[in-house]
Amino acid sequence: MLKKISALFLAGATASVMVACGNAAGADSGSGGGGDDKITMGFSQVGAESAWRTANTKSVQDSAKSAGFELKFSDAQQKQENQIKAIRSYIQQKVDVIAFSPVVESGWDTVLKEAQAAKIPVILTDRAVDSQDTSLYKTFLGSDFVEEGKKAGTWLVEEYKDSKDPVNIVELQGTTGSAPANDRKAGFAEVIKADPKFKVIASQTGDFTRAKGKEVMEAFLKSNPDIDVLYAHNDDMGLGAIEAIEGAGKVPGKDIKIITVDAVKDGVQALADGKINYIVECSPLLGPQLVDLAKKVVNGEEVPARVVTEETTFTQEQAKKVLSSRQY
Ligand code: GYE
Repeated sequence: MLKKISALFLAGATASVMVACGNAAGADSGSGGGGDDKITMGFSQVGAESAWRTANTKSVQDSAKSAGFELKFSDAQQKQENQIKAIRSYIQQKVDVIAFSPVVESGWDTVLKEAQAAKIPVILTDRAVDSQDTSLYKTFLGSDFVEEGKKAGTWLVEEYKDSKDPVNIVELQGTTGSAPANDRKAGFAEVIKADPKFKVIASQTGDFTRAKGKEVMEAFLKSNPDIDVLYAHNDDMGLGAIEAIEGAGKVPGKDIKIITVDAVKDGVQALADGKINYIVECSPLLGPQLVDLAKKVVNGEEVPARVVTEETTFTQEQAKKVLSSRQY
């Protein structure tokens, strides 16, 4: 502790410490002039489980760089305990703002209270927490996952509107307890319950990874001979499942229709190739909005409590058109 304080003291002449002490008027980093203080942001990322996540990390890193932030980045490898450790270390380092994408929804109150006590603002990006006390964070930037699930369900209802036969659905859920897994499941269920012919005959987590998606789909195929539809909570699990379906001698996109979420490049490619039938977009490019919000909260400006990402959906025809311009 003492060491840390003296280290900070030694660095006392630098702009970053001036920032850590609040709005130190007149502090000049000496780099760009204008008296602009450099903002230090701690960012605790979920992991590197999917192409979405890789694009999200790049977006945050690139945006922080162009905004002139000092970014302290850590990868939690899909473990909440690692995220809690990272957040505590950001508190100790007295960063100006903490942003994180919570791997699961529950269990954040203690560490968020520690940040609040240290007067460090917190921004949730991508995923939500279920804390009752919303004063524990300044804003939540990310997609509406319930809406995404509903879009997936709506396509399915339309696709089978002329059929009376039962539609057997298997579902690959995202990481257990994560906001996108909970909400994509709930939104989808809400829409398809309108017609009892839709039956979710198996639903299990594939942890948002390709490997797990393949493994769980193999098990689904073994125990269920009559699968009509796969709903995967992200492209990566869907892509893994495609390998399992082909391995079982079935044709993905035809024998088994596939709906996924994200629209990363490999997903859009599979959609254009006819192996996926529909993708609900979830944008990972949150970096520019995140740095904008971070600047505002550090400067004590008001920000909206919720910032929802704008997104679309893709059919196979649309996928063919956008494929060449898809950046991630
Ligand atoms: O859909 C999935 C990733 O939290 C929205 O996490 C994100 C999800 C995304 O692993 O691919």
